[in-house]
This record gives sequence, C-alpha cells and structure tokens, in this order.
Amino acid sequence: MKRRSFVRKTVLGTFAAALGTDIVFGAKMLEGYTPLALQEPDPFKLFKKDKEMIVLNDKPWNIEAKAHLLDDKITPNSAMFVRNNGRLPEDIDPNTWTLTIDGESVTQKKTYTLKDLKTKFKQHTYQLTLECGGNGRKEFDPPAKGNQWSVGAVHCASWTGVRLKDILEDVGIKGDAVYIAYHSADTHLSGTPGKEPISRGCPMSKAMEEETLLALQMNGKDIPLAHGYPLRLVAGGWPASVSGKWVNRISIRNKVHDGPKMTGTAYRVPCKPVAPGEKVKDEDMCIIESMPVKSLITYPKTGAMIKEGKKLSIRGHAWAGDFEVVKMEYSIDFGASWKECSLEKPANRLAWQHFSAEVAFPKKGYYEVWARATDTNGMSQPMVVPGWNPKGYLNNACHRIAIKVS
Ligand SMILES: Nc1nc2c(c(=O)[nH]1)N[C@H]1C(S)=C(S)[C@@H](COP(=O)(O)O)O[C@H]1N2
Ligand SMILES: [Mo]
Repeated sequence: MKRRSFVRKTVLGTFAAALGTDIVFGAKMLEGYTPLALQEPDPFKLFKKDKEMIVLNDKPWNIEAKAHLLDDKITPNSAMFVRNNGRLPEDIDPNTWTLTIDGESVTQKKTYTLKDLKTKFKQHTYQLTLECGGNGRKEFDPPAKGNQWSVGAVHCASWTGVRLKDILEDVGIKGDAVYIAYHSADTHLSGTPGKEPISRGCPMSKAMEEETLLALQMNGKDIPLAHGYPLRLVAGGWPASVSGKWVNRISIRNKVHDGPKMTGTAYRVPCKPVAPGEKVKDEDMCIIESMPVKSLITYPKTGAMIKEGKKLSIRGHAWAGDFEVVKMEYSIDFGASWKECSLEKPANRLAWQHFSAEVAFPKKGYYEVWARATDTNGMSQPMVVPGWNPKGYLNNACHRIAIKVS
C-alpha cells in the first residue's frame, strides 16, 4: 500500500501566500491536494463582474450580461461581456510593451512604446458599440455550434487612445494596402507556442475612420485585463472580433487578411440567403462587416409586475453598425401594432442610442413588450430569427420582455 504523504512545506507556504492567511491544519493536507478556495478561479472576482453575469465557458473565458445589467448609458466593466478565444496573456509589463506596424504594405516597419502612443499622438475618446457577431446565436434552429449567447454579448464603453489612422500615416502606407491585421499576446488553448487563437482585421477604409482607435484606456481608466490591457484595437459597429485585445502588432496586408478566424465559416455568412442547414460553398461566404440594426430593453427586467392603471416606463439602447438608428418602436400585441419611443442621438458616431417610452396596458393580464429599431437605410429588426447561417451570426430579432399587470 502506498504511504500517505503530506503536502510539502514549501507548497503550503505558496498556498498560504495565495490565500493571504495561514492554513491552520495545513500540515494534515495530503500531497497533491489544492485548497478549495484556490481550485477554481472565481470569474466574478477575477474580472470584477456583476454576480448576475452568465459564465458560458471557462476555458476560454466567455461571460455574458443579462439585458437589465446593460442599463447604463456607458457600460461599466462589471456588465461587459467577455469573449476570449485563447488564454489570457500573462506577465504584461506596460513599460516594455510595444506595438509594431509591419506587413507587405508598409514602406518600413516601425515600433512604438506605450509612452510613444500616449505622448506623441493626439488622444481621442469615443463611445463605441461592440457586439459579438454571435450574439443571439442561442435562438438559431438548427442550432449553431459555439458559445450560446443570448442577448448580452454587446457593450458600449468609452474608449480613449490614438487614432489608428494617425499611426498608419506616421508609418507610411503603400498604395497597395488592402487590409489591416492584428496580432496579440493571448495564447492558443493548445499551448502551442506561436499559434495564434485569433488574428482578424478590417479593410483600410474602416481602419482609417476617425473612430477606429488603438485604445489605452476604457471608461477613463486602464483597460481591464479581460478587455485587452494594455492596448486594444477598437472598431465600433463591426463584429467585436475585429477589435483585437492585447495588441502588439498590426500588419498592413496587400490582400484580405487570412489569419485564424478570417476564413471558412468564422465570422463569415452566406453572401445570399440559404435554407436552414444548407451547405454553402466557400466562395459563397462573405466576411461580416457592419453589424445589423438592433436594440435591447434594459429596463425593466423581464418578468416585471405592475399595478393595473399604471404606466410602465421602459428604456434601452439601439445601434446599427456603421449607421444610425432613426426610429424606435415598441409593441404590446406581439408585433400587430407599433408605437413610437423617444430616441436620443448618439453621443458620437458608432455609439449606441438611448430610447424610452411610457407604456399603457388596457387591462390586467400577461403582456410582452417588444422593441424594434429602424436605421438610416430603412432596415428594421425582424420579429423572428433572421437568415440562418452555419455559425449562427447576426441574429438581430426584436428583443422582448414579459410583463404582468395585476
Ligand atoms: N486578442 C484577442 N482579441 C479578441 C478576442 C480574442 O480572443 N483575442 N476575441 C474577439 C471577439 S470574438 C470578441 S466578440 C471581442 C470581445 O471583446 P470583450 O471581451 O472586450 O467583450 O474581442 C475580440 N478580440
Ligand atoms: Mo466574437
């Protein structure tokens, strides 16, 4: 029989240090045992997230918000969804962090420190809506593989940093530039060195927009680790996967970038609608660019109860990719008729817009409030899940909440 051996003193010391206190009966712990408090990292504490956030996956971390947690005009870190494709980078030192701009279409590659970015270029602040391309995937039928996001993979934080455009002009870009590609410090789940979990980008026209930032701050503070500390690309209105976190290199490509998650069914949808479940040829798949018009009721929480004869105040946000929302409506009769909400202008281009309404109900009973946004192109949200696609992207169906009048 194998002799029971106890945990070594040095290991015990490490545990005690991590717990910030002595383990009173630590000497009785068997070798190989990890104290409970150190077994599973608590994502809520680790990332300072609201306790009501939903953890969809822990390897990698994928965490989403509930609609009512997104009530703030500017999303606080506590309610921001986290979408990681790989492992978080470790040992980040902002003093030695650099950003290199290279690729086929630069005249000469150039490297900047964070201090260069902070001191040599003008800083800009924008509120930018970032929505995961797969937000709403849960509703697709037949189901699509991947994180089963409900409605909470969207946020609109305030980002501060330098315009990517200013950096690219400083570097010098050749006339044949087609696409930018980010490279980051997170690592592949397999642990294979040099293998990137994700490396995406956007066409030069999006990269050169005034609101496309290399952000050094979020909501006026250092960017939280989970959201890309110390440097993040932010391209509002496009699938959030374009907004590379922990960016240390941007390549200027003379062709459409072909990094991990740029090809196949990743962030690509059939160029033309297809039947649910249909096989689509690779050449018939198109990269997602501007996200579709969408909205979210953030107050009240679904399931709210009100007294008969009282009006219900509702509010929320609406956004439309590269465009603006021009009309916001609600329905209490399952979409048979619609009434207009009041709608604010965006704080800046690519920021979500706030809407509100006072809703009256004719009598006691169960109701649903549905919300529908329309953009500058006349595009409205569909009442049911829109066009099926292999990976379940771009579900912009009307958001709805349940209300009981008693
Ligand atoms: N380096 C890096 N950047 C990344 C990702 C990633 O896994 N690694 N995930 C992308 C995806 S798919 C999304 S939806 C957003 C999520 O941003 P958030 O976690 O700040 O909400 O980051 C994007 N940028
Ligand atoms: Mo995403």
